[in-house]
Amino acid sequence: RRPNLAVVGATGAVGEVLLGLLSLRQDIWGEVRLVASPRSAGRKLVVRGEPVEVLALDEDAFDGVDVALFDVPDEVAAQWVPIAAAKGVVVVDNSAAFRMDEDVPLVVPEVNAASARLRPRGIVAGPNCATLAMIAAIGALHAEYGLSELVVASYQAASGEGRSGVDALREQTALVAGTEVGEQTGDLRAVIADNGPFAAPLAFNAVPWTGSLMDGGWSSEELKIRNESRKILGLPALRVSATCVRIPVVRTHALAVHAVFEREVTQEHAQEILRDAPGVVLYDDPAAGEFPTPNDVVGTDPVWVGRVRRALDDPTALDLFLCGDNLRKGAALNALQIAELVAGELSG
Ligand code: 11C
Repeated sequence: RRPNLAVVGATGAVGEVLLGLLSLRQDIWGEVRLVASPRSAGRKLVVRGEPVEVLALDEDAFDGVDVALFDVPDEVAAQWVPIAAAKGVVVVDNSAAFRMDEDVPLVVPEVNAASARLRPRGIVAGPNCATLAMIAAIGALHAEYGLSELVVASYQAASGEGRSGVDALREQTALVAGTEVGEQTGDLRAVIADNGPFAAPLAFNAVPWTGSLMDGGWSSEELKIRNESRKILGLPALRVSATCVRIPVVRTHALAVHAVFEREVTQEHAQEILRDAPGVVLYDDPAAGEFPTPNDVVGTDPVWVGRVRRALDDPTALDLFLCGDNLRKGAALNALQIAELVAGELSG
């Protein structure tokens, strides 16, 4: 029989993309059950061309389910993922709640698909969308050159904060559009009284803060990029420094990466590796104006990479610019790819 799938968090921004993907990808599922908070229960959403009623999250929602995809806040995942797993459901969790648990594999199928098979807690985690914007490309380069260090600056979209982030960016943009705001010190803060989920006004601005404050002035997002990259690549001592910045883009995270390797690199060979890497598109011809921008990448599956250069002062280092749709490969698609791997195991 075909495995049954539950989508928990079906009404969120990632849930919406997930339902779209379920309609597009090969249909391997029996029932697709939609689950969300009680406030959304009873709504009908279209999956695979059919309206499906959203159920409230409770224990019974997992009866008869083989695989559950969770895209909910960390604290909701921390409570409900173990309940689903205890019922024998294989859970693919997109939150940060279990990513660093040593009994939970952290999986990006293009890089470490095999580790999804070892899941002592019945849970497989997917990484943060910022890590996902680079890791398939970095993994391919690591396989060839041996990675020793990453220095990352992110340019992250408002939808990393879900629907409330997009709403806030649109409201702020409406307030400043057509005005001369932005020409005087502090004038954005005077016009935009409500920053929404951002640490400062985002419209017409760049905000060097995503996530929560951790020791030493680091943000949780910056530590996620470090810890998750180490775990996915199997490099527990990898040197990683990240600075995460929110920019006024609706969807798709971008990263500027300085990657240092054990062996010498060349621009042409690195481009060849990236051209052949699964889940990666090389789009790199600045003479023709070709490099990825977040908006060009929205709604696409792969991670796009351009501006590939050998560092001028280090023959073992590359500088790259990467874009990945934060709601698609950054969340929904990666989780669904993992769920498809698990489904293949269960049915075969
Ligand atoms: C953001 N990356 O852009 C975050 C959202 O750990 O999965 C996703 C947080 C996570 O704000």
